[in-house]
Amino acid sequence: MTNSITNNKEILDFIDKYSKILTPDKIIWIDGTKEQKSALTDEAASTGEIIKLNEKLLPGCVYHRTAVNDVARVEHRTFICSKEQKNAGPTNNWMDPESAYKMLDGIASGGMKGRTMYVIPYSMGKVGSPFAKYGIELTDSIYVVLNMLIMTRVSLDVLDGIEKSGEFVKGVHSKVKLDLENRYICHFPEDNLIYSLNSGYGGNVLLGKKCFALRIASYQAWKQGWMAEHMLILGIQKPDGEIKYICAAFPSACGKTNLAMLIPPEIYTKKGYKVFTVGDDIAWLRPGKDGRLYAINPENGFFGVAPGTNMKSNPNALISTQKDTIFTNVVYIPQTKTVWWEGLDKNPPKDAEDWIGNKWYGGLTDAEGKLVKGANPNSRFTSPAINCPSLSSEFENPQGVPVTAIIFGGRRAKAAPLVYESHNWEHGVFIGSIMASETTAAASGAVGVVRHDPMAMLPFCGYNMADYFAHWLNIGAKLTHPPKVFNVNWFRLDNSGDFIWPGFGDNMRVLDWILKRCEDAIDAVDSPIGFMPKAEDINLEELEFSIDRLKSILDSDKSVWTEEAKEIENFYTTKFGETLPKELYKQLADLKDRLK
Ligand code: OXD
Ligand code: MN
Repeated sequence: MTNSITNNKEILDFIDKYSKILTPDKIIWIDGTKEQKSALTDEAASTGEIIKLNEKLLPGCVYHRTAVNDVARVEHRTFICSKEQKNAGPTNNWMDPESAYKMLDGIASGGMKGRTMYVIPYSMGKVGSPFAKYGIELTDSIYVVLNMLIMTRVSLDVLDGIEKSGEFVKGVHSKVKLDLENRYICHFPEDNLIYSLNSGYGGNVLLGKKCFALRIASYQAWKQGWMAEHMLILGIQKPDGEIKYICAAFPSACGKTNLAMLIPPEIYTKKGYKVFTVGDDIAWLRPGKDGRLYAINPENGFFGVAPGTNMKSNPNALISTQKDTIFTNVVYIPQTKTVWWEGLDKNPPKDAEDWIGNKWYGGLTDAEGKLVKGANPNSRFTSPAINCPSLSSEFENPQGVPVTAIIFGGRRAKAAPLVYESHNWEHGVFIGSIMASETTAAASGAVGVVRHDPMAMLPFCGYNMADYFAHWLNIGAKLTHPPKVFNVNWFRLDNSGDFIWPGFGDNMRVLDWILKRCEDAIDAVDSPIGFMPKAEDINLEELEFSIDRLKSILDSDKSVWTEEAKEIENFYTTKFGETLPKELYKQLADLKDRLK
């Protein structure tokens, strides 16, 4: 194959190979220009793939519906295809590469017939940054192209980057027939290749995101001595102007976007505190020469969960969606060409269409009298990072930001306290490894079931998780100034099933405690699970929340944790057995001792 855009043989061979399998009618390079984006938007609008929204109220915004059976990541259909099964490990689905390629080539065969194949050269991280990594995604979906133009840095300059670095991640995506039975999201870490078929849902098809920036990147990071994590990055500016950066790992749909864009309570803003957003979903972290850990957000936009986003819960996210945004599977209001979702405001539309396209209005009930939701619980907005009022000035810093604290957190009705601190890095790795959280609508399957989700990476670790834990321990050993590691839980419920902690902006009060601990400014109380705050050290000023209620979520009940320790032991031994780093078994034994 020859091409006027690049002479790079590896790129040309890649396109050639997959165009022979997928047999598109046409091949078009995506160049990142406004003109091309606008032409593709027009084309997708003309076929009904998207609907252009109200230019006055939502300039540059469009609406899209996925297929009804295609609304979330499909973890049971996601595979790590390493040569040896042990390299995928006990937490991943595995297929041997040879049979996987054979099967996928068969499913893909002729999949783009009558369609155009778009070739998207993109960068994760700012082009030219020492952290940046490049990819090329082939896709037959304009929706995917439009999303990738927001979520990644798309430009033909990436081709120079590939030329210089000598490597890129190959991504093959085709909607084929959107057939659930033949839906596969396969990763070949040893070949730098992702093959995604029969889906059109973001998490399965925007290959720069989960597939590359987490699964493939975590494997590369393991080999190359850095880390790819499911973490937000935020900066807290203190009244003296100093900014401290925190990374936090939470499972999908557990509030990473909200925390990353937090607006502190007035009591803090009055004093001069500010929060800046560097990233809301993925962090790439590297040890710096100074022995600290540095983080970048490899993405260029937000693929956030819409329901629940409003001017109170997350004004920065809502403002980010007001222009140049793609809304997927929310409510569509034809009269005004605007959108709505549950939790946006208290005025649901009276005459609208739900995410499937059925007539819908607020208050609609089903045959059993239950309220029918208009937006899918995993409906999304895809918004450019530059739209975010709290975007950090360091967002584009090619060197990344130095990390002061790492936070792990899950959605736990009981057990996990509001916040606690690890004794040291190794104990912090233990705390990350024992994370458990209730499942959410971000992945298909049951919602609300507690499952172990170490470091929030269970669905995203591209290699053996036992090796991943060892890698965390090794990175810590290289850091002379490692971040302190904490655990938080905003989701404790009272006996009536209501959240105890107010959450959202008030989480600043917990971040404040965390920063003070990092600065050695206050003491804490040692407990079997780690250092706990003294209740009076969490600032409750101007908050209607009694210290007794606070104490009720700053507990580490011995009997609950003794059960938890049994559960952890069961998880460790049945999943990992002998392969788990011995340091983690030692941490577990120490926890059990402290609970005696
Ligand atoms: C996401 C997810 O979309 O974690 O970020 O599913
Ligand atoms: Mn995520």
